[in-house]
Amino acid sequence: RRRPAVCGGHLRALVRTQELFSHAQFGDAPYPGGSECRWVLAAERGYGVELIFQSFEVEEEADCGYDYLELFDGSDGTAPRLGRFCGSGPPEPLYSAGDAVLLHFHSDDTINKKGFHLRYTSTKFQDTLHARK
Ligand SMILES: [Ca+2]
Repeated sequence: RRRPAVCGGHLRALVRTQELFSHAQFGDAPYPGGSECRWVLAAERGYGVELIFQSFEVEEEADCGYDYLELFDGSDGTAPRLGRFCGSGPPEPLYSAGDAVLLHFHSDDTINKKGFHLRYTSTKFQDTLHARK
């Protein structure tokens, strides 16, 4: 029986851009099956979190029922859901309303794809609003 992948964690979003990968072997091997990863990206109080996807390839299904990346506007799964994503083509850049974002990546036991790579930074809310215009 396969051991579950080590993944997820609590990360601090900074003004400096940082990278997040679905799995350590991103680019060399598909993500592992049976993944259940949760990352919290937390910014300083008064700052939001900005996510920009560089690459995204997750097993496609009409309701993203097999593998998916789910994003929440807060630090846990009770926060408003920003979306559930699968398939290919990166989601649009995403800006949190609060000071944290939860990413939940799930994969089932068959058909593993490339995974995802995103960049994240913390952004002053005012700047975020400005960028949306
Ligand atoms: Ca799968």
